[in-house]
Amino acid sequence: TTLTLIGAPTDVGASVLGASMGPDALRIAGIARAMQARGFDVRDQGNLAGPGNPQAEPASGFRHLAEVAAWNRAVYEATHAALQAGQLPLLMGGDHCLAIGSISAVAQHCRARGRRLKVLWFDAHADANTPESSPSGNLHGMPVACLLGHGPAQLTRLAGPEAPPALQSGQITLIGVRSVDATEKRFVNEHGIEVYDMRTIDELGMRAVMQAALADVDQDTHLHVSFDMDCLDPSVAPGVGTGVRGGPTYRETQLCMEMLADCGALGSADLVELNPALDVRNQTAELAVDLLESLFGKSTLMRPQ
Ligand code: DIR
Ligand code: MN
Ligand code: MN
Ligand code: MN
Repeated sequence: TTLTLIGAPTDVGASVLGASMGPDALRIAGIARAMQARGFDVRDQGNLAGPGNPQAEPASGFRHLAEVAAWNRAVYEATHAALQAGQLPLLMGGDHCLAIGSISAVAQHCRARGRRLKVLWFDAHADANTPESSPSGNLHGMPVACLLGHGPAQLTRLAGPEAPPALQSGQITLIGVRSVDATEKRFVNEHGIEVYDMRTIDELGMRAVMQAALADVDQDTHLHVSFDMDCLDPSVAPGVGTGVRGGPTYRETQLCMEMLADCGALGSADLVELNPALDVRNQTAELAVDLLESLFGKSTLMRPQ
């Protein structure tokens, strides 16, 4: 398989600057060589182009809507082209707003082929704000709502003016959540989105949570993993803009990645919110590469399946 690395150096969806340096930090941490070692034919497409960060204040509920839309059109096109060419796209962020473009493209690709799509969203946050509920106007806090069809048309209709929402609420599962805004909570609840928050992980353990999250994933499912680095505890992943204490440990997260590899359904992924400006000697980028190695099948020993 050809693994296509697509850099989306954007921080226009966040208020903390620096995630735009994420793709290069991942390259410096050796992402291409690590993926080659996993047996992929790796093609690094370089970085997509898009508008700079105007550092503007939110306007009618959004910060940088035009810039976020421009970046997502580029992400949509690049992701869709990679999938159509039979490649496995790995989006290197950039802030999490870029998952609107990548997942809209994956959804369109799956729709055209009659394939089932399931998204696992690893994050400290629910990312399910709407402009009405968002306390910040930051679009990296809204991608889940946009993908379910709630948001501005520029972001909910990337696949075309007639396209249905990218996802139905039953197609997405959130894992690792521990920071949800008051009105965002209502959205998650009213849409019946499956969420394994930190309390559930504490009570059931990561293994049971991942078994439940993957219960409806089979060989005919296209699995998309959208991985926000702030999912991890900030003690292991300091290089993020909006860290929240009380996240999964290194080992718990490795277990997630290994169980995802075992399920054999991975078709595309985002690695987002890595912020090298806040990192310590690139350790969070190196951690991301460790996790991606496991996601793509690296294991300590041969294991009976
Ligand atoms: C907050 C923070 N819920 C917001 N969201 C973040 O601004 O909507 N998402 N940091 O990753
Ligand atoms: Mn996020
Ligand atoms: Mn987050
Ligand atoms: Mn709805």
